Amino acid sequence: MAGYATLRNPCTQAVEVAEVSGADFGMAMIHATTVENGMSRMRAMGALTIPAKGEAVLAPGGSHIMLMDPKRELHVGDKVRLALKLSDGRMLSADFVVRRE
Ligand SMILES: [Cu+2]
Repeated sequence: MAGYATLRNPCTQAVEVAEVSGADFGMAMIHATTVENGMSRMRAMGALTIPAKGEAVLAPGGSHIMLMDPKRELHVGDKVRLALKLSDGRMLSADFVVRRE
């Protein structure tokens, strides 16, 4: 599964999302999608930067939260809470709704 969202930063300093986790998944990480030789590939991103007064978009075909090893059966409409750890140590959480692609 993959998590998509628009992350907005209203502050005057950029922030970095360093880690993502969630109780419903054994592993979650931020992936970037790149196209090499016509092949779409995913790779882990060290951190996701959200510019000052800007946003970072996680969307199909682009960066996304890769969600692996689900710990429960998830159905369309279920809510999944993910925690975002910023590189300064702050923790944020957000609820994601399960959808069929
Ligand atoms: Cu991925």
